[in-house]
Amino acid sequence: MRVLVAGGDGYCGWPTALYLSAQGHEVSIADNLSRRSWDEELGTESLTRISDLETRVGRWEELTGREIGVAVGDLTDERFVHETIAGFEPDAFVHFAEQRSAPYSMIDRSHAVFTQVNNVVGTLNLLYAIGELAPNCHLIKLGTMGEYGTPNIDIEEGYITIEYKGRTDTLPYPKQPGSFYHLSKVHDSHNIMFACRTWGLRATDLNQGVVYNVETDETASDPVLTNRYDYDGIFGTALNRFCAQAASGNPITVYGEGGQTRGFIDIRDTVRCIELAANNPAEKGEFRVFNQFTEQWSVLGLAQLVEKVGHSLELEPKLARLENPRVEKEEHYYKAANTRLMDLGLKPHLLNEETVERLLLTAMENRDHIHPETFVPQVNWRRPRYK
Ligand code: NAD
Ligand code: USQ
Repeated sequence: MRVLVAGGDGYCGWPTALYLSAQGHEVSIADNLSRRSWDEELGTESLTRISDLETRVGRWEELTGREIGVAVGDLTDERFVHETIAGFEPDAFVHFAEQRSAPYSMIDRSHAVFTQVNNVVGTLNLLYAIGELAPNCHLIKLGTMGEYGTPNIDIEEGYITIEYKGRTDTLPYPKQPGSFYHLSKVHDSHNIMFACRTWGLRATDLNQGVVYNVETDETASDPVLTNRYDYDGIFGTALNRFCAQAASGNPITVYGEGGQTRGFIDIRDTVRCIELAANNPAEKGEFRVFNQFTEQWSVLGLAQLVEKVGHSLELEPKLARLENPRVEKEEHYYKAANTRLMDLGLKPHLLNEETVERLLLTAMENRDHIHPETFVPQVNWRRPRYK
């Protein structure tokens, strides 16, 4: 298959590009490298030392003899999107290329506007380009479990059948996103669904949970191929961040009660899910939704797991209960369906002490690079700033 991986320089996109290339697909990456400039803007950086995209791709070719194409450009630039689709003629377009941090989108007005323009306009450009130039191309779009929020009923995969006043219909599952970032994903989902219904495009929305772990077989095969490891208060996500905190003698920051429960997935399963979606494309006109996570964890449960494994490595980790900077339920019902990817053959790597130990060891090896001041959550959901 010819697969275009947009956002292929990022945390999920890079290992996916390598995995798909290793499986024999013809892969090309499109990325504007903005994630690296956001690090400069925020004074953050990956805990692991990551090579630049050209060096990474060159090393992969040296090691495997497989070429990965690179197009540096922005999905909000309509000419770039048009030229990229026309030039590569993809069978599948994997779309990771968005601003993906909830705290970043809540910094102030300009970051909220940037996030929604970047994400929604990028996806809209893509829909038009696919519609005109490659109508058979399967769009595999990264959504988020956070589109659903935390309702007091079971979460289904994209749709819910409702009986109302004696009539029945299957409708998009209600959305209650928790940040302007998560809202951008809801807007994307609606736009993609509309394009499938109206133009007969085929798309899969992968509502992914929080991703943890760092390396896959491919990224671990050479230091130049190493994946990024975010740990700061803006881009760091729960488990990876907790491991970096424990490894560097900083408190593990549980926000509020810690009963916030989310779906989680190992990065090694993310790459496999993308391939499963690509190998089993949506039908023409179909807007398909898969919930892409393998198990549910509460934030406190994760923090306690890291604490336990940290003790076995003689780290003396400590839990800190911080006042929650976000507006979210801290104790709630959570039961989300996730059978559709399993039905296609996903065999999950479930979280265990060995994975946490490996993450802690990676963080310990790199702890000299940690900027402890970036652990502190700086963004307050309750305070709108007009900037
Ligand atoms: P990331 O920030 O590491 O990577 C995103 C990549 O997209 C970066 O390399 C960035 O430079 C690029 N990019 C952003 N905007 C672009 C644009 N307009 N044009 C071209 N390139 C652009 O993020 P990630 O963690 O790899 O996430 C990838 C996708 O998966 C995102 O859409 C995110 O919402 C989704 N997702 C991530 C997680 C997670 O825990 N990391 C969980 C659920 C969903
Ligand atoms: N949290 C803490 N302490 C911390 C950091 C986070 O308690 O130090 C809590 C948050 O309050 C939240 C939960 O952990 O309740 C998850 O937060 P997170 O920062 O790990 O993840 P989130 O902001 O939800 O975003 C991440 C990715 C995003 C993706 C989303 C999937 O950055 O791209 O869409 O996970 S989901 O959570 O299912 O929406």
